[in-house]
Amino acid sequence: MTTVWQHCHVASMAQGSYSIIEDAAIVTRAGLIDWIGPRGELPALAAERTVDLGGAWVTPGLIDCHTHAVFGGNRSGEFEQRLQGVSYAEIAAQGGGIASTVRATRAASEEQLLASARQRVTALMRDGVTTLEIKSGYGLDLANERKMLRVARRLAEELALTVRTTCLAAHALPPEYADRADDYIAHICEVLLPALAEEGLVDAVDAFCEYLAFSPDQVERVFIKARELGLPVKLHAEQLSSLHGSSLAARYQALSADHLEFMTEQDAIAMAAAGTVAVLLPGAFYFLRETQLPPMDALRRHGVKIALASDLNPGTSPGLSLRLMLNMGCTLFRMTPEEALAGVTVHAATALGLGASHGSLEVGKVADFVAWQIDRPADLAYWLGGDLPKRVVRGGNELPL
Ligand code: DI6
Ligand code: FE
Repeated sequence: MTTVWQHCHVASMAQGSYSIIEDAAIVTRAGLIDWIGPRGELPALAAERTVDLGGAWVTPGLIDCHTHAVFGGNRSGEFEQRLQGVSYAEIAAQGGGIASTVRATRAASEEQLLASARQRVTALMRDGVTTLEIKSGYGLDLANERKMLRVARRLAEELALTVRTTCLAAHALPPEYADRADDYIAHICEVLLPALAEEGLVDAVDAFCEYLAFSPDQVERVFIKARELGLPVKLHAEQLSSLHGSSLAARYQALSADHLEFMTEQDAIAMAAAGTVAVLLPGAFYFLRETQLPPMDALRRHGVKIALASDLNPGTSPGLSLRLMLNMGCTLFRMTPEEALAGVTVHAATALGLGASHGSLEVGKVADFVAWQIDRPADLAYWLGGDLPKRVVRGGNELPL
């Protein structure tokens, strides 16, 4: 069906800027954008349907390129304990932290994980999210990592959503490998990754490179295996300390390096050369009350593409609104609203390897867009959450909201 969408303004986000088209029209056909431009230049065509968008601002569908949306239980009890003065180390010694989410995730059935993740993902979608990355990393053995990734695939089948899965088996050390990190890395490389890749459950491979998780040498072994399996990599790097994981990621042409508060200028140079996207996660920065800011000037000066994501996870970023992350990117990291919007559209698409098909409104790309009843694009980063009136179109079809 050919549809003309008109009576709107467009922020197409092509080339990473607003790229505004006032009084625009968009023609969609077979799920793709067939034509986009000023309404006055609309070519004569046989449209089966014309939709009046009521003066809305149209942006690409939002892309949340870093989430841990599938997990068992939650950690609001630990949050409460910490605010009563119990330290993170004490909580960890009581078996809390990531370990408690691993226990809850292992104990949950696939159906239970699906039900709880569905609620969180639906909340993100209410904000105009049409594409989402979901990581494993709370199963930490073959059966439970598989269970998490299967839930991610099922969410994509069930909801009107594009999902990219990431295997984050190298997130934490499972209890059965206590004090044997190298053995666990070998198990990931020899058993977990090959099996899950073979089953078609893995679109990319991630690891947590940090002094309290895995070393750059251990991460590199996982990257070598990913390369052998033909899978792209990404990395949690420089969140709490500087191990130059982001430079390592760049050496493996990673799609992205994420967090990055402690990265150096040399890391930024390496990422720019490799085209590795910097994914900033202001929700985790906020929730952990961090103070070290990512080096925004170095990232800009060297032309590193910057994405923003929710990092939705039970421990450090229970964030259910991507638009709230736009605001936090601006208030906490001093991004401009235009940079923030590029960070959840065009650069987020690149961070998922979807740059050719998603993330901006251009001819030939998928017709995923949101028509917002707002005064100007900066409104998206301005309001602190809440529900903005909108219409969401995915693959050329309007979704019921
Ligand atoms: N970085 C984080 O902030 C989270 N994982 C990661 O690699 C923490 C996840 C959790 O605490 O459950
Ligand atoms: Fe994360």
